[in-house]
Amino acid sequence: MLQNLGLLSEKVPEAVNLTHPNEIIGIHRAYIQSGADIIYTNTCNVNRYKLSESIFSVEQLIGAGVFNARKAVETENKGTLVALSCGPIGQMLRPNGDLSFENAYDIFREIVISGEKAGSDLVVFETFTDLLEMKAAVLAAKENSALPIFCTMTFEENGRTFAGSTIASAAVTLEALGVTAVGINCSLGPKQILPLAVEMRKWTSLPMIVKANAGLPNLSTNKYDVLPDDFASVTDEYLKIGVNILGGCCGTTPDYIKKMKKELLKGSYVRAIFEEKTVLCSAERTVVVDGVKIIGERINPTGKKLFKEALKNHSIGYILEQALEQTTAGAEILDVNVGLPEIDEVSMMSEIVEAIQGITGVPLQIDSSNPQAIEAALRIYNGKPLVNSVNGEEKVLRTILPIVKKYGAAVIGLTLDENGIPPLAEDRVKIAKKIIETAKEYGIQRSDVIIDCLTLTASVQQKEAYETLKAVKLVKETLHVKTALGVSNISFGLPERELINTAFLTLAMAHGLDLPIINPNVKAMTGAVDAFNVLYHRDIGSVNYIKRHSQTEVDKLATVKTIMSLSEAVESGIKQTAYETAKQLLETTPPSEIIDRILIPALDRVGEKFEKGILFLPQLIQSATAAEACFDLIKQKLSKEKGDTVSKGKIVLATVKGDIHDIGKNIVKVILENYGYEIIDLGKDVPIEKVVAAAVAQNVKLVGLSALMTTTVKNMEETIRALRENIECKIMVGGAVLTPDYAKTIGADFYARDAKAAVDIAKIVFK
Ligand code: B1M
Repeated sequence: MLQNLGLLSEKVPEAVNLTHPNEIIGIHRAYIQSGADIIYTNTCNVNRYKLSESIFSVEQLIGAGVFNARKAVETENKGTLVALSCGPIGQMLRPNGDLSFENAYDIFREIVISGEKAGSDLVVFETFTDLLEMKAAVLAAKENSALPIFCTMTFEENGRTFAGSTIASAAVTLEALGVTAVGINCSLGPKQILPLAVEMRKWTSLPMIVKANAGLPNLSTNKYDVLPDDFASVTDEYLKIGVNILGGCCGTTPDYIKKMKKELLKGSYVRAIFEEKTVLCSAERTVVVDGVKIIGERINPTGKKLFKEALKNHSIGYILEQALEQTTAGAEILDVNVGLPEIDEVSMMSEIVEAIQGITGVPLQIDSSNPQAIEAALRIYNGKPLVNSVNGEEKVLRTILPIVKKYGAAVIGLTLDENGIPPLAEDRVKIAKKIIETAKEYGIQRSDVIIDCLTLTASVQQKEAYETLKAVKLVKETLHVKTALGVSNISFGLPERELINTAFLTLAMAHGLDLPIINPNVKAMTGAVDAFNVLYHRDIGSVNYIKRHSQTEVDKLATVKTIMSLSEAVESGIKQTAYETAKQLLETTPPSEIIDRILIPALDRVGEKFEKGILFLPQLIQSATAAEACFDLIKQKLSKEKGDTVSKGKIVLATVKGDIHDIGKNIVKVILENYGYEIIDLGKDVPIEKVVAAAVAQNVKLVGLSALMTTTVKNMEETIRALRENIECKIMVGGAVLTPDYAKTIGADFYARDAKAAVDIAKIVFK
C-alpha cells in the first residue's frame, strides 16, 4: 500500500507515520471499511536497534503509528481494535549471535511501553523466526504492560522457522508462557500455510491466528501471484480446522480482506477438540510424555569428581560432551544440576543451559534447590522445560510455583514435606495431592505436574522402598498425573548395584513410572526401558528395540564413549573441546593436514546435514564457531613460525557482497601471509565499490575473491567486471561453489581450489 502511494523512504519506512499521517490513516480506514476487526499499526520495524542512526525515537514512531490507527478507528467508528505491531529486532540472540536475552528484552520493553502509553488495545509480535527472541518479547510485554499478547511466527514450507523452531515447540512454549493467541504469518500463501495451521492446532488450546501472504511477488510487475478470490477461497478450510483469527500479510490489499470477510461470514466454524497432554520442548524438539521417557542424570556434580573439577575450572566442553553422550545413549530429556558450594550457581546454571541448548535440541530439566538459579535458567530457556523440583513444604511451593507458572514450565513434585518422607504410600499420595492442588491455584494444569514418590535405599529402608512402588501406582491411578523417579538410590550400599537398579526400574515402570531419571550410558538401564516398551506393547513391532540394539547401533554407542575427536567436536559444535583437541593435534600434525583432512571435511558434513534438514541454523553456527576457534589457533601457530619477512607482494582479499562466509578466505589469508605476501583483507560481504577502491588505492597486482553460495557468485562476477573497468590486475577466485570452468565464465584469471593453490597463483603473478 505504501509502495503504491510512493511512500517508501529507504531508511526508516515507519517515518511516514509522522511525515504522511493522513495517508496512513487512509490506509487503515480502507482496511476497516473492507471488514477488518483488528488493524495493525505501521510499526513492525520500529526498534532501538534499527533506529540507531535515525533522527526519530522509538517512542515517537510508535506513538505516531498508534495515533494514526486510533484516528482511523475513531473516524470509522466500528469498534475496531488497534494492535501494536512489533517484528523481530534484526539481530541474532546468543548463542547464535551477539545480542543478550536481557538486551533483547529491553528493546521490546521500550516498544511495548510506548505502544500501551499511546493507546493500543493489544500487542502483536509478528514474523518472528527465533522462539527465544519471541520469549524475550513476551516477557517484556507480560512484565511491563497489561496488553493482551498475540504471537505469530513465520514458518517455511517444511514446518520449521528459518532458525529451526518447530510449529509444535512454538505453540507449546507460547501457550505455557500465557500469551493470548498464537499463530502463523507471512512467508507463504494461504494454501501452503493450511497444513502448517492444521499442525499448530494439534498443539494448542489457544485462539489461533493465520495471516498468509498473497503468494509471492512478481519482481517485474510488483504484483503478488495469489489473487483476492483465490486467497479468500481457502477461508472456509481455516474455519473448519478451528482457526479463530484470519487476516492477510504481505501483498494483501483491502480487496483481499473484503473477500475473505465475505467468506468468513458465510463459513462454518468448527471448534477444535484439544487433548491435554504433558509436553516438554526445546525450540527444535517436542517430547510428549505418553510412555516411558528417559531423563539423563549425568549433568550433576554429586559424587562425580571429574564433573566437579569441570565446573570449578569452567570446562564447559566437558559438560557438553556429557550432554551429547547421554542423548546418543537414549536420553530424551537432560537433567541439569550445577550446584556446588564453590561456584556461583545462578550464573553457571544459565550459562550451562544456554550452552547445552546451543548444541542439542533435547529438552532440559532445571534441577536446583536455589530459586534464583531456577529463575535465571527458566528466563533464558528456549522452549518449555521441566523444573526439578518442589515438594509439599508450604514455603517451597509458594516460592517455586509462581516462577514455574510465569516462565511456562512443567514441574516435578516430591512427596515429602516439613515432616520428611512419609513411610507409607498413602501419605505420600496425600502430599502429591496437595502439590497438584496448590499448583492449580497458580494456574498450573495437572498435566504439567509430575509426581516423584521418592526412591529410598533398599539396604536401609527395605519396606519404605517397596512403598515407593505402591505410591507410584496409587498416584497414577487416583491422581491421574505423570510420575518420575530417580532410580539409582535404591541400590546404595548393596553389591552389584546394576542388578537392583534394573529390577527396580522395571518394577517401577510396571507400576506406572513415566520418567525414570537414570544414567543412560548404562546399557542395562536403557535396555530395561526398551525391553519394557516391547513387553507392554508400546514399541509396536519392536521397531525401536531393534533399531537401538542391533549390532551397528551398539557399535556406534561404544564409539561415543571414546574421547571426542576433533571432527566430532566440530560437527557437534563444542567449541572448547574442538579447541583443546586441535591444540593437542597441532603438536604432532601439520596445520595443513588438520585443515584439509579434518576441519574442512567436518564442515562439509555439517553443510550436508544442514541441506538435508537434519541440522538447523543454530547448529550450523555452533559448528562454524567451533571450527573458527581451531582456525584461529592454527593462525597463531603459523604466524609464530613465519617470523619477519619482506613482503613478496600485496594482495587484496574479500568475500563478495551478500556473502558472510569467511572461514575459507581467512585460511587463504593466513597461508598467503605465511608465504610472505602482504594481505589487505577487506572482510566479508564487501560491496563492489569497496573492492575496486582498495585495489585502485593500493595499486595491487592481484585481487582474490571468495564466494560460497550460488546466489553470491553473481556478485563475484559483477565485482570482477567492475575491477576490469577500473584497474589492470589479475583476479583469482575461490570457494566451494566454484569450478575452474565457471571461474573462466565469470571472467576470473585464476581459480584456486584451496589455499595452497592460492599461493601457487600468487607465485606466478609476482614471479
Ligand atoms: Co552457510 N552455507 N549459510 N554458513 N555454510 C553453505 C555454503 C551451504 C553450501 C550449506 C548447504 O546448504 N549445504 C549453503 C549454500 C547453498 C548454496 O548456495 N548452494 C549455505 C547457506 C544456505 C547459508 C545461509 C543462507 C543459511 C541461512 O541463513 N539459512 C547463511 C548465509 C548467509 C549469507 O552469507 N548471506 C549461512 C550462514 C553460515 C554460517 C554463518 C552459519 C557459517 C559461516 C561462518 C563463517 O564463515 N564465518 C556457515 C558455514 C560454516 C557453512 C558451511 C557448512 C561450511 C563453509 C566453510 O567454512 N567451509 C557450508 C557448507 C560447505 O561448504 N560444505 C555452508 C570450510 C572452508 C575452509 O572451506 O570456504 O570452501 P571454503 O574454503 C576453501 C576453498 O573453497 C578455498 O580455500 C579454502 C581452504 O581450502 N577458497 C579459496 C575459498 N575462498 C577462496 C578464495 C581464494 C582462494 C581459495 O582466493 C581468493
